[in-house]
Amino acid sequence: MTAIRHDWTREELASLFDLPLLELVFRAAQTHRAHFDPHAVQVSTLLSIKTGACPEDCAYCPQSAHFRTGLAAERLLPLDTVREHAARAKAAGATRFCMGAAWRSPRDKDLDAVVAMVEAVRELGLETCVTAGMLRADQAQRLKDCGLDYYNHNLDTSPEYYGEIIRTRSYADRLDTLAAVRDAGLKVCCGGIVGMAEARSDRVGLLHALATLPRHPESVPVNLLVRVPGTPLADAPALEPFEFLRTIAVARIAMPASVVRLSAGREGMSEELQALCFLAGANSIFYGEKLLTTGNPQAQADRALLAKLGLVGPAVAEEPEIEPGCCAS
Ligand code: SAM
Ligand code: DTB
Ligand code: SF4
Repeated sequence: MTAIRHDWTREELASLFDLPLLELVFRAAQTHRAHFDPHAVQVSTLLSIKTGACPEDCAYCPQSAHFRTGLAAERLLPLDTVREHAARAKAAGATRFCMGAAWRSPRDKDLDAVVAMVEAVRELGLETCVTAGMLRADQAQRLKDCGLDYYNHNLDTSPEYYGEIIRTRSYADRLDTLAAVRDAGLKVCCGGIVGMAEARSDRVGLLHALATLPRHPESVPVNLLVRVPGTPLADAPALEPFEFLRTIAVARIAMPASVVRLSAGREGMSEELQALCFLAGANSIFYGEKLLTTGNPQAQADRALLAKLGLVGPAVAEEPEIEPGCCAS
């Protein structure tokens, strides 16, 4: 086992990024093997339980009310609809169901509804994750008490670049929510987005912020920006695929015991790049044809990819006639 360190310097992480690519991937693969079964890939399915009309101005996000993306806003989904989506995700082999809401922070009555959803999804035997914006300590505790496993709240980018991307909430606000989630005893899912025209030093800064948290997040989603027309980042230059791979590898080395998830942006990735990312320590994916509002590879294609690579992903209870995420809501 390699030691779990919380004292990484930016210089150390920048030096890892600078390694010859295959040396970096090799070291990341060694770290991966020391902490995990390298053949296992965890699969989570997402559902947007409340879509669009969000008051925040996150420059990457199709759900912000600040931009015209053509997305139809939807109220909070009924409990039965959420249960139905979760049951399909389970039948398709997902082990975790992640519910996302386009809120700045939930009102207490919103939280009542989310609590009922968490309870219903848990009853199906799935792990649960919620991402619903900023939380106060008592709200995080309420979610812990109802049995929620993970809360997702991302740092998104480096502290320096953050102000270019989001102006309606601060980096400190995000750290406060993460502390409340941790203090409540919930598992933390926290990562960010690359490909937002940031510099490599910002990718270093994001991973440094994550790897120097008092405890590493149990789950680290690394999103590649999905460039949505109408958002300020619609025309951001594409990130070089090997730079994405480097980001995954450095995340694996810096946070050896965390699950690193290939998150948004897989639809545009080659199978070869994804295979290299799994070699470099990625060990989770979002599974099912939809993320929150944008596309994700077909579940069948992901099962085929994992099988081709000899990786163990979703255990399909029964071959689902309909893929998760496509039932009427
Ligand atoms: N509204 C809540 C919040 O932001 O705290 C939760 C939902 S929000 C959509 C969850 C995460 O999705 C964001 O923090 C961001 O990292 C990611 N995300 C949103 N839009 C994205 C995009 N176009 N490409 C990649 N990741 C994106
Ligand atoms: C995360 O880091 N990525 C997921 C999940 N956490 C909630 C969301 C990705 C959203 C991509 C854009 C969309 O589909 O709206
Ligand atoms: Fe709202 Fe979350 Fe999108 Fe930001 S990322 S605009 S908070 S839904």
